[in-house]
Amino acid sequence: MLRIECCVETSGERWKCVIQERVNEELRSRFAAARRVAVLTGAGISAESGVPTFRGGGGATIWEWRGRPVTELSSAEMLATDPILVWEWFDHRRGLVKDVKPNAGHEALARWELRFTAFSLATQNIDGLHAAAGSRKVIELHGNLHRGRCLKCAAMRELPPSPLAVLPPLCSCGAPLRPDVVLFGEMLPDGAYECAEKAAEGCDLFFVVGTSAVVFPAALLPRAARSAGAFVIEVNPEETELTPRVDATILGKAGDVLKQFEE
Ligand code: BJW
Ligand code: ZN
Repeated sequence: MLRIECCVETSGERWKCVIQERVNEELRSRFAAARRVAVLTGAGISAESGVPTFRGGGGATIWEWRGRPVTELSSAEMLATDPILVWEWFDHRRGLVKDVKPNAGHEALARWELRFTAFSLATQNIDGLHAAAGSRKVIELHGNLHRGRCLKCAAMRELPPSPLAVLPPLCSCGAPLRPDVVLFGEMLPDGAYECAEKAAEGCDLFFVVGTSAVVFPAALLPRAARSAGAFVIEVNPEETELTPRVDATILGKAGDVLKQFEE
């Protein structure tokens, strides 16, 4: 088992992060003793279901489609200048997730919801796979791929199956819909971040799973949990910007690692 200890000087504090490949007895007993647990997930938790992640190689490469990076395609600027391209991009994404199923990582988190005195699950994902796995309360920080939002009456509408026949799809009031997702440069849904932050600050164990932790404000949540005294565990096959700032990093796939806590 790989076991490296690293220390980081952060505003005078020395933090120690242990990097390992499997869940050991110490982490398992922390899990068993925990009462209040909060989790932040990112694209990596859906990777084993076959959903592409945005960034690879430690954040060095970024997903491109039709020669444009996701940072351009999923931006408020692109929606304002080329809404049809943005709809095509999200319809393509809906096609990619059409037949995918939740994996062992999503399923473990759905079980955890029933296990602790308090449990909070916040996700940056828009694929709906946590709900499909049975999680009942999910804070969707970046919206949902399967919904549109009316630009006139603000109603939320479930979208028909991909591919969409008409772009942009229309609301029953006749006005165009926009994808109900949070693009770069846009605010998160009302209260979503605050709710996740409250859970992060009130938990004793915080898990950060399958995220490169480079997109804000979601990337602040593990930091908020750590500052408030929680023990923070990262689950990711790669080290991230967060690795030196958590208590333990388990270098592995979410589907393999999360269920090891229950053994
Ligand atoms: C596995 C695995 C396996 C692989 N198991 N793991 C502060 C500083 C600097 C900039 C900003 C800041 N505050 C705000 C900003 C601007 C911006 C931002 O963060 N920019 C950064 C890029 C620097 N943020 C925003 O604009 C946010 N809005 C906001 O802050 O509003 C206030 C405001 C308004 C106006 C002006 C200024 C402020 C909104 C952000 C919305 C992001 N939306 C996206 C697109 C959504 C729609 C879509 O899906 O297309 O959300 S971006 C994209 O990245 C998507 C993701 O949710 C998000 C995070 O990605 P994630 O989940 O971490 O995935 P990856 O691919 O990066 O990482 C996957 C990881 O999984 C990797 O580490 C793998 O190793 C791992 N993995 N297999 C476990 N099997
Ligand atoms: Zn409408």
